[in-house]
Amino acid sequence: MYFIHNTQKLNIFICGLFLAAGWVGFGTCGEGGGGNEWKFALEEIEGSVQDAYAKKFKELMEQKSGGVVKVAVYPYGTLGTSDQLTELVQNGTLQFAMASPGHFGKVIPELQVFSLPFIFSENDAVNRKILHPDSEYTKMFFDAYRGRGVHLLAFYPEGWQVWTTNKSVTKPGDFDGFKMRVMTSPLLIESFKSYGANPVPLSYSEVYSALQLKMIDGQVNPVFAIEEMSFYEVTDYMIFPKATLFVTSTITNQAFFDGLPKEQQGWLNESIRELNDYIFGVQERFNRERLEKIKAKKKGINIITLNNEQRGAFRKASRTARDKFFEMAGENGRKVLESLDKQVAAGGN
Ligand code: 6CS
Repeated sequence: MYFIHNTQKLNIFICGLFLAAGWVGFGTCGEGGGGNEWKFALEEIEGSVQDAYAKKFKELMEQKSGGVVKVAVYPYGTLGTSDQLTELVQNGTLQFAMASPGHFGKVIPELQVFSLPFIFSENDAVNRKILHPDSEYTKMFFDAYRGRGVHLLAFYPEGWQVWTTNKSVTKPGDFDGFKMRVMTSPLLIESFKSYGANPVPLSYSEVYSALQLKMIDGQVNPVFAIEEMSFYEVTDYMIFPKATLFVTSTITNQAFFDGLPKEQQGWLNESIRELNDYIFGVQERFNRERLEKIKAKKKGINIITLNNEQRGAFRKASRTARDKFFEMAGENGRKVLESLDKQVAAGGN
């Protein structure tokens, strides 16, 4: 079971204070100070996909720089919630973080395109091409990130999202009156409203206890996260709708990035490109292996894969969420959604 204890909350607060003061060598807040220590904060715990990404990033950067650059990784539970981490990168206290559109979409409305259901291809190879760090599609978001003081290094998928629920949900009507936990960006609320649910935005660390206390009836995340956060312990169904891909973004403070010596910027860009294939393999493996782990640990779990007809009913219901997206994300939103539709139809070309 995973949740943030009060002692961890205190640690988050103390670490936040020390980071804000620019002192990273304090106790459990990091791995020691130093001029070229880059701090990288995660929205996920140790053993997660983001943790594998950051650890590989650390390995690549330290190796390429011959130890000139050191990277300290801060897993979820050491510094703060997703929203707090992105603020720390925006104000330059942290150099790097993961910023998932499901939360960061509050700051960049057009980023919520990734929270719309049924927008990606069912073919992962197509989505990978679209989301590649050098793709024209990724570049469409550069200015929006820059406008918030951060540089977008990469998007990458962490797997298809699965609903874990306390009852069977196979058609939109099954969501009537259903309290579904979602990440905190407003479009996610509209997406689940379009299915008839009552969405409840919560931060990641609050989900387990909210399920346990029956304050919510279900939540949505990739399989690896459901396993490592133990959400399966407090829900009875795992429903695979293949509706939304979990996409995250790797960000760095813009002024920090612009001010890096050319050589260091080069190592950083190289590392990000090498990570692209690596992390795709990791998320595939983690999601596959952890489903087996869940099945072994909870024998009675009900696993339902929606068929195309069932998915079609959810797709149809979700049209109103697209309209909400256009309202929220304006002209830039229209551009990124139309471009994604076109590229998916063209197979990522
Ligand atoms: O549900 C969430 O809030 C989180 N889920 C994952 C898989 N990663 C980060 C995010 O904050």
